[in-house]
Amino acid sequence: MSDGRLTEEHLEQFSRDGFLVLEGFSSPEEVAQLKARGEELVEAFDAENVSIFSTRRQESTTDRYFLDSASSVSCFFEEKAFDSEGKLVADKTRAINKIGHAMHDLDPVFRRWSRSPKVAAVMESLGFQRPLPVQSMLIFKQPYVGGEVVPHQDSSFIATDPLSCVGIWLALEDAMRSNGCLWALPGSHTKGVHRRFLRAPDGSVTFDADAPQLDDSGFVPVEVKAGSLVLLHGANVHRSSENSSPLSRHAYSMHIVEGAPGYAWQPDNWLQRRADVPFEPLYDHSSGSGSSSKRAPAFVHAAAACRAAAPSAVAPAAVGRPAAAGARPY
Ligand SMILES: O=C(O)CCC(=O)C(=O)O
Repeated sequence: MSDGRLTEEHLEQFSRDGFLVLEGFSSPEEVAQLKARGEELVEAFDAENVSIFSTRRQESTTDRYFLDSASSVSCFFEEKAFDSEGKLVADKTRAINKIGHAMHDLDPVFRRWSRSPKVAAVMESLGFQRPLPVQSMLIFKQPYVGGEVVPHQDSSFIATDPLSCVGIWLALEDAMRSNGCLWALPGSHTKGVHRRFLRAPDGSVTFDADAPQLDDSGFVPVEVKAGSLVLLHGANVHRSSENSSPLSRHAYSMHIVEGAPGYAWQPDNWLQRRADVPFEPLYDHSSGSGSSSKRAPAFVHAAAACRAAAPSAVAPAAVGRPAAAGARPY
């Protein structure tokens, strides 16, 4: 079983491709605990009261629920789970798309895994001085109804200045092409962050530009066994397809930024924590007592990617596009 420390070869691969697979990162027991806890959370969720998820009818309530999920453990449904009246048409165990976004802080079982020495060792290897997990999601790719996740870059949604996001994605079940595994575009992290998902002071969210046209043939499938960890550079473009198979494909994903001095969390990120639920670092070596590697941190974004602190770089005509119904960060 991995202790989380990355080899030179791992780091070279991550720098070259913008993603990396660590097979067998978590034991079958660890995976089983996370899955079981996910099932308990779904079981405890009151699905009788789901009218708030009918996005077309009650957009402001839905948006409030979404924004508040930055500081809570909240359930989100598959779009296909509702009829035209906004009523849930599937059993909740088959209708929930994900739970997020503060599981790594608020849920004891997910917190234990998220803050394990092994996860901290990965972040240390990537060069983080003060890694701040800011977002976590238990992602359910349900049999037959599990939806597509369109191509995106995590740094579009999660920005520091300068950019520093890294995603870690743990397969809780085997993820194959047939049940909607991740697909990643190798090298895409060197080409810049295409757009940002911005939160206005009134709480509305917009993309600041259209999604770029991408050559679909460049994506490679990231097929992994349960327990494997996939690391994703924040500027890597990745996606996943619908799950039209009878097998579910569940995963736990966490997004981490550098919280050392010199890195600023952006006030126009959609994700803003309540004051009583502050971000908590995995460790803090920023005062100088930690490792002093000469290597540039692996999470560094190409200069062209650093749009976080440059509002003037956002073409005025592009600002203010409403997020498409159902568009949610991943
Ligand atoms: O699990 C998926 O299908 C998508 C996950 C993802 O895009 C992410 O964790 O950044």
